[in-house]
Amino acid sequence: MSSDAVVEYRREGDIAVLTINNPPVNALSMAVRTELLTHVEKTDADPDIKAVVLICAGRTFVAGADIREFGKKLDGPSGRASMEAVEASEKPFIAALHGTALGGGFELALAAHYRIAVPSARVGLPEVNIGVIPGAGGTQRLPRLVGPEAALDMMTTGKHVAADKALALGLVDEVVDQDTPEALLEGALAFARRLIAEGAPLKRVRDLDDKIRDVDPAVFARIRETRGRKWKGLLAPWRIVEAVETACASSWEEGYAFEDRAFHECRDSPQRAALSHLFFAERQATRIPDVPADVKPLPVRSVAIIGAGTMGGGIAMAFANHGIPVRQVEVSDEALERGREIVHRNYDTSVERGSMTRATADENLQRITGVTDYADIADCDLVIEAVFEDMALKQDIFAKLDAVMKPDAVLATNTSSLDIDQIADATRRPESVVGTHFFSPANVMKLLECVRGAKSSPQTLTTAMSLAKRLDKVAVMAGNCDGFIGNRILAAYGRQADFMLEEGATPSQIDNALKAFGLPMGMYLMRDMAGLDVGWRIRKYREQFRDKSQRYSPIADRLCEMGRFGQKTSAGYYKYEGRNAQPDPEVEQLISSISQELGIARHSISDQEIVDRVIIAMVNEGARIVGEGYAIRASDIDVTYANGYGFPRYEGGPMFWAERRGLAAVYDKVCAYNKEHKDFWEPAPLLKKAAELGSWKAAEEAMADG
Ligand code: T1G
Ligand code: NAD
Repeated sequence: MSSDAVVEYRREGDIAVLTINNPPVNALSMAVRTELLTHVEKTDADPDIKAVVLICAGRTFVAGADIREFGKKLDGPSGRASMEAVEASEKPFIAALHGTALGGGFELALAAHYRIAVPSARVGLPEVNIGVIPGAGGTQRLPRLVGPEAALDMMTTGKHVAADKALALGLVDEVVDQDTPEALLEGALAFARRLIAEGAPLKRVRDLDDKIRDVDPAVFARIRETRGRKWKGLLAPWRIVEAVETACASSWEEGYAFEDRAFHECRDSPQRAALSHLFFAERQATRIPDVPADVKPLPVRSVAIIGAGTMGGGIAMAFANHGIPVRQVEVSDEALERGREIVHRNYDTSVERGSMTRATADENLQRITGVTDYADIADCDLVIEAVFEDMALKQDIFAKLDAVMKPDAVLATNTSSLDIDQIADATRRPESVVGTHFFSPANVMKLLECVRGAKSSPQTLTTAMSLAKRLDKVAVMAGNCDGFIGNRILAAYGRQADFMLEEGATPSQIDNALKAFGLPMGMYLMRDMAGLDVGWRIRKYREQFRDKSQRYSPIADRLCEMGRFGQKTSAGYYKYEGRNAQPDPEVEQLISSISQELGIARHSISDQEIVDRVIIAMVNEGARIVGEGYAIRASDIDVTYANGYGFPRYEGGPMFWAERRGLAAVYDKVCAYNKEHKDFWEPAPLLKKAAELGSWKAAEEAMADG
């Protein structure tokens, strides 16, 4: 085998073993496809070969097509060609699976005649997460093997199925006893020898049809009905349903052809580019340039959480759901009991919704205990403070933690707006202090915004960032500026929305325009849900630092002075009957009177103007944050907004949205707003540079080179 070959061929008696070796995840690159096809033709032509084992070196079986090749014109065989050759072979092909056999990797396995796996293997067709559909026969072979409903569930959720479940579903034919590469190879060879000895038939999945005939069309109507709302704005999940529908209603050839057309339609759609951007951006966000890659995270085997309120409860569940024991600390046993009721209620809701079994919920709940004495948490590896957003209270708690916690414990705060350095200075070990900003509900939201203090050590930072992988979240590193990344941008576009209220828009108009753009919820509905008093307390604290020469909208303060705190008082920007929000003429009257007071002539504002001003405010503030060094790269802004603020993933995030729209055009818009509105529209230097160079990456590199 030549040194740069990615598929190795060797013989074990009359069995050929093809080993794919293309680190890091054996992606089905052009090189792999080409060499694989060559070896299949070779084994087909060799009369001494009676069976073929397909196996991978390294940490996983093929984890999919090479996403980096999307959109590139490459000469050579398609993934389909190599899989058709495997399936058509007259020699039994046994795919031996370990790690994560995903996408094109699992399609290759489905094209094989038999599949065996190690106990820790997982299989899936998660293409929908990057905006495409399985394009190498997956939408046609999977329903033939497990039926349309299980196939639709796997492909529209992108979930990974564990080996034991895969065996039960018939996705794999055998699971070997041990979790080792040796056991897998031995198991595959033994399986092949049995097939040869028994002269077993070739099980071509494409020829199976017992599970796809006479399928009740309601199966497809039901999934469109139940999941359609979640798929708003998306292309791929709808095409997956059509492809499986076609598989059940027509021939292999027609279904296979439909899949190919739909795959290319999705691959060439802007959504795919946006979702692939996020795929790689989320992986890059884990890299902190000034933290060497060999700095290992400290172990986190036990966690303490100070405060068992809204966030404390959610954070406790996030850790407990991932097998990590948690001790909650509260001011009293009553407060602990109150906290436990919050967690209990949340688990009951998960069980009622069917997203967790009662047994699992009870198991997780067992991992959460309560204490009131700090001595009972001294040995924990990590402590996260989630008490009221009050600096003096947090400093008091960190001084106490400094006194009792073991020397190498990591001391984290869930503050959403306070200065991390001020909190750290309340201890004698500021190097162990870091921000771990979770988002509500903390057991659900994907984003973990880690905030570095001036003295946070590389190991403390790495430990905080590594929590995301443990908790199945996405981490981003933010600098210690006001509002960090997420809330600082939220303040910037919230301001523009408030100004547009004064200029002529209404809360429902703005919310509807943002929802139509793809945000899951409008700005004012979101504020009413979080509670207007939370922001009011922060604004009152900040009033002492506010630059009074800059424009300020008093609308939110006036609503709070009227006791309108949102849903909790059945009145905020909207009035509420239960959870049902209604526009309130009293609020529109208040806003008009404020416009008059400020001498602002109200005029009609288009929905497009609303979306542009809000999203471009996000982009300009994002560029300012990167330019000031409080975010490492522009794509981290996208990761933050797509995982923590509901920015539609199919738009890739605000910075990607701007790049696709044309950075020069966005820059011109900012300059126009600056001319018309002045306050807060000074173009960010990084945006100016990016407009000149045509990309954020080029601008970041230029700025780095000074
Ligand atoms: N293509 C190219 N690079 C990939 C890749 C892929 N499919 N998957 C991972 N990588 C890179 C990743 O960028 C990172 O690189 C490194 O591998 C480790 O990844 C026809 C068209 C497999 C579960 O959607 O879900 O097949 O940052 O950090 O957490 O139907 O990666 O180190 O330079 O994520 O252990 C379908 C995508 C493709 C699976 C491993 N497949 N990958 O997770 O490591 S579309 C997927 C994952 C397709 C066909 C269609 C995860 C993983 P770097 P990592 P991990
Ligand atoms: P909350 O009011 O729901 O809970 C705070 C809890 O802290 C209460 O149960 C209180 O009894 C407890 N507490 C107060 N003093 C304490 C002490 N000395 N020792 C132990 N416990 C004490 O507040 P929350 O919404 O969960 O917010 C907590 C923190 O998380 C704040 O810093 C907030 O800014 C931040 N945050 C909140 C959200 C959100 O959406 N609510 C999101 C991200 C971050």
